[in-house]
Amino acid sequence: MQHHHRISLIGAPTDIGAGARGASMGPEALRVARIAAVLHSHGLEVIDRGNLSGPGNPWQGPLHGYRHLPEVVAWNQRVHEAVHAELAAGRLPIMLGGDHCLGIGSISAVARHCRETGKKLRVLWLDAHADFNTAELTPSGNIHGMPVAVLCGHGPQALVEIGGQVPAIDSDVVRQIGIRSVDPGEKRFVHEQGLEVFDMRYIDEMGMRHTMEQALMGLDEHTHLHVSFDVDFLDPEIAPGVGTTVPGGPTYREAQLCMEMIADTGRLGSLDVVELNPALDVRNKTALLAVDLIESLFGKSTLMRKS
Ligand code: B3U
Ligand code: MN
Ligand code: MN
Repeated sequence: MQHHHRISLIGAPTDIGAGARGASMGPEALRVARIAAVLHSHGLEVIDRGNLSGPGNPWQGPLHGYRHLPEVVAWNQRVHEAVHAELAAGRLPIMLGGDHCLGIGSISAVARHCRETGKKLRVLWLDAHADFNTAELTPSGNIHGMPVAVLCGHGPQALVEIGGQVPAIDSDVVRQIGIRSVDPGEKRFVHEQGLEVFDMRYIDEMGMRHTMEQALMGLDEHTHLHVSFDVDFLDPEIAPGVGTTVPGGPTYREAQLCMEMIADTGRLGSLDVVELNPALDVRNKTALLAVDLIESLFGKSTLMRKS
């Protein structure tokens, strides 16, 4: 079991940074899939803080390379404050997205908390995409393709400054896992910035076990581990309910192992669950799968393990 027994769910119902509408329904789909009860059944205290509110989606085209920048800023400020407040109260926030642009608010809050408490940050970015675009590189202007770049200090001032320190994080705290769709300019930028990426080819060749051993290497009792779980990380055969499916993702077994190995570290301190799109799902199966995997992330295992 985890050291952290007190969990807070924070809903952020918006698709403001996405290229498809519908991720705004993600928090409710996860509640319908009984996320709170399932975590509670493992002995965790769970408080559902309900949903944050923010601007609606005006569904406009890009302006200077960004779609909906003022609205993205507003949502992320609210996510930042909410996530930071839970951490400051000694709780483990689970941010229920919402699209992945919300990782800016969430992870900048985690980074701020780490600065305040002297903890070392490690971010695991589980995703089909690198989310490392900038206004110059993006093919779409969708800010859900940019959060990692923004957190590392590359992006519009209003977003890079949300955590009070620029950059919010150093690129060397990030480990990306499951990546299989990167835009041409984005790819160059990933290499230039030296991001540590375990792409699907790496996972195919080396296996999920070795991949996770590498991604989790160097954690110690002072580490705060943040997991940013973009549901499109998963193979679309098992997880169709996302806006941007990319074939060739981790299987059910690989995803379970990934989550179990994170749980085994005992260092999980915060979580984002993003990009779930119930409008594209089939009988809520992607939400149910996400909850199943989150159970493993919080220490459910098939047999009792020595702790
Ligand atoms: N890289 C593309 C597509 C994308 C990124 N993240 C998601 N889709 N979910 C872009 O628009 O930046
Ligand atoms: Mn993403
Ligand atoms: Mn993605």
